[in-house]
Amino acid sequence: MSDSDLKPRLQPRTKVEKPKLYRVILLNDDFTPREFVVLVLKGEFRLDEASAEKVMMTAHQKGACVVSVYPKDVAETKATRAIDAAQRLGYPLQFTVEPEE
Ligand code: TYC
Repeated sequence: MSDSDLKPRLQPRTKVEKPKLYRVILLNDDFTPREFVVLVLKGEFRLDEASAEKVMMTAHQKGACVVSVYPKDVAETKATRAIDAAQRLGYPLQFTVEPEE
């Protein structure tokens, strides 16, 4: 048994909460070019080429795909920036943000 097991704690243990994580989800549409979706996934979400292609194709075929998980403010900022970039070019690309269980 070590010394520290016997000493009373002077300060109450501080509870450290794990920050909640949020999923950013890419939604399919019929108009946004595939190459643009890949560009946004690489530029805003820092996915490499292969991952960006995979995520884009999954959304294209299944309707939606999880891009990544982040703390709430980061998830919302990235989703908003990606939507704005698409909107500037007239594309209806959408992302949603939802809490992880
Ligand atoms: N479905 C689009 C097309 O055929 C491409 C696309 C893929 C758009 C994934 C959005 O999340 C998306 N041009």
